[in-house]
Amino acid sequence: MSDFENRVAIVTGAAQGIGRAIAEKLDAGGATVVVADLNAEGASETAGTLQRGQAVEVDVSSPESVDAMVAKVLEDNGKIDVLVNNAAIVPFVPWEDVDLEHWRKIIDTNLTGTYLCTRAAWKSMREAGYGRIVNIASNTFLAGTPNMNAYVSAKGGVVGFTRALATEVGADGITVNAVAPGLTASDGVLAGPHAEAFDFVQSLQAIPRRGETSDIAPTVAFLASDRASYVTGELLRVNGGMLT
Ligand code: NAD
Ligand code: 4PL
Repeated sequence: MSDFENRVAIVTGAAQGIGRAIAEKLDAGGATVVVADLNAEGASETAGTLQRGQAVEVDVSSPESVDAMVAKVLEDNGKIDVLVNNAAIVPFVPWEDVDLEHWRKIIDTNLTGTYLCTRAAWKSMREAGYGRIVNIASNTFLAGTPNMNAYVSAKGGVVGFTRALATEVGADGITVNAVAPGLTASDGVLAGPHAEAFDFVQSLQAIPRRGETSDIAPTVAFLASDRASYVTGELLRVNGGMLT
């Protein structure tokens, strides 16, 4: 598969989990992949496993950090064809414990981070007349999953951002889509309380098995490819057929 020959892709939060699987998929398709993550060591490690991986440390919630990351990618590669806004914090916090500090932290990273990375990258896409932006949303926005209020709110914002931006950049050859994974066995999920929900979530799925990171990456790659050139503003659920 050479969908991404001569393409330059940034995947945020790609040191581990779903982002890493996306980076591997784009790399296998021929892309130069920038692994952009707060975890510099993890980013280097992941980039080192790729054929054309580059690691850049970034905090997506910081405008200065994001602008520096994008400037470096443009300096090193000359263009950005694909931006995957994947970096996020995946919390488990009951509603009564959602204080303003938690709310701001989650919104800053999970929603504002998507805005900041897109803001920094889209002008080079407009100049090139080509761009693919794929935002990682979540099935939790559709299901109203408990114990994640700030997260679900941020993901709703990501869906709105996707749809609104798509209408304004389509004429420039830029598509903007979102993917909503269901519960997925990422490094983060496997290390925390969400892992206990797999049995329950599987009981609601048409395909009764655990979601793996490799189940999510191909859909992201499709939306990031030329094959999806007439698809924009879309939210694609990838959740094993959790139809509620
Ligand atoms: P994960 O915790 O395994 O990985 C997240 C990565 O993002 C980490 O490498 C982390 O260092 C990085 N990151 C966190 N904050 C950052 C910041 N401020 N700047 C840069 N990088 C940062 O998570 P995951 O489960 O792989 O989730 C990846 C994406 O998929 C997220 O957008 C998440 O909301 C979404 N998602 C996950 C699931 C799931 O069940 N795993 C379901 C639906 C959606
Ligand atoms: C159903 O996006 O979709 C837990 C953690 N449970 O991040 C998610 C479900 C989690 C999900 C998610």
